[in-house]
Amino acid sequence: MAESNFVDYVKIYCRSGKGGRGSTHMRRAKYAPNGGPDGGDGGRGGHIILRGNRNYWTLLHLRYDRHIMAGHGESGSKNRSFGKDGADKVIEVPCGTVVYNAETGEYICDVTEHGQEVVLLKGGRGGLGNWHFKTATRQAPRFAQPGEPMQEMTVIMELKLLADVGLVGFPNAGKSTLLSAVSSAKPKIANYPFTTMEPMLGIVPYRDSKSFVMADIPGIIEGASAGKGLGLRFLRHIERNSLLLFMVPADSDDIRREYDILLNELKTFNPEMLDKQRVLAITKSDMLDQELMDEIEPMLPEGIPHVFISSITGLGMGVLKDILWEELNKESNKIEGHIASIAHRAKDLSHLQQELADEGEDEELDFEYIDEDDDDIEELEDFEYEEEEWE
Ligand SMILES: Nc1nc2c(ncn2[C@@H]2O[C@H](COP(=O)(O)OP(=O)(O)OP(=O)(O)O)[C@@H](O)[C@H]2O)c(=O)[nH]1
Ligand SMILES: [Mg+2]
Repeated sequence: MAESNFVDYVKIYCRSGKGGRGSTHMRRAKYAPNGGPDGGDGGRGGHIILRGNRNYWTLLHLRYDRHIMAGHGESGSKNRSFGKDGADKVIEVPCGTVVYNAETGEYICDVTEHGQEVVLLKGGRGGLGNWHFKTATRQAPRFAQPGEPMQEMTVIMELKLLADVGLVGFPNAGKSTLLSAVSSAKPKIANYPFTTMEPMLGIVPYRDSKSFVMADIPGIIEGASAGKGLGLRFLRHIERNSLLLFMVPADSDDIRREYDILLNELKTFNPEMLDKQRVLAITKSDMLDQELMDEIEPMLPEGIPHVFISSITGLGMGVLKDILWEELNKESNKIEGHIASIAHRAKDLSHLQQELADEGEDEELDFEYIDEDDDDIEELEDFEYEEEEWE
């Protein structure tokens, strides 16, 4: 996948800024030789912030910048001057980005909306200057608070596209042809398996200028959960879809069996996939006549709506859109402004290293930090501050 522009998995190292230390300055002026402590507070270290941006569709831009570091807070100085806060670092991510700790596999956060900001790593608070520590019995404190340390973490960012309807089918089932028929998306279509190598979204216009989003993903085959074909890595892009449209071609030897295989692969990937609403489309139905349809009908799985379609002749397109719209708007499944909720599971540690290797993201990213300015002032080294002394 390395040469592809569709990047949906990256590992990056992030570090917030440390807080600036408080100053230990003593005021000395011509007529006030013992003016007392006037050391100002250190500035806050910069945060690492994630921000959802709908103009990004992949994580490609993060491939070029693997170490993201916020600025450190500056130290306080005389005259009770505050040190400058360190610069925050904002990472723009596409909506639908999920973040995990790359070492523990733990789920960290999820950015789903445009403009949504999440503080991934907090910058350290600045230390208090010495004038805060002046008391009746301690007129000239020659110490101040050190800044809070920085935080660092190597994270995995994974993109899970946000669409309403996900297309599920064997290779060659006609998924991309359907997307091109109902939306203005222009996916590659050809009469061989695995034509589609990366997911694509299309906006499907519906009546009264309503619309919904459809996601075409690469085909799934039996054993995909064990890595066959393109495996199941692309299933993450339909993990959030509230509705799955299963597509089985009319000329399949056994429509029912094909449907069961797809269902089983999905379940192996994530059992929660089976909680989603399902619709079955029998594709390429231009090859059938009414008699054949009547023959197939009783063999179809019970309990889910089905429709015979042909993306080429347009057969069943209106009915299909009606069904999809109706299912999407069911009480349990409201489309308006909603994002299908999924519980983000932590990554399985025993597979994490393999997963990183599969994605080509297993390179070490640790970053040696050399602290240039922790030189002087001994008192700072052993300063023990009490928690309540922080503002
Ligand atoms: N007769 C007929 N052929 C169709 C129809 N829909 C798709 N096809 C053909 O089926 C073949 C596969 O179509 P695609 O849309 O590329 O299939 P896909 O499911 O996206 O396949 P992958 O991307 O490989 O998973 C193409 O040759 C299409 O022209 C249809 O409604 N009727
Ligand atoms: Mg395709």
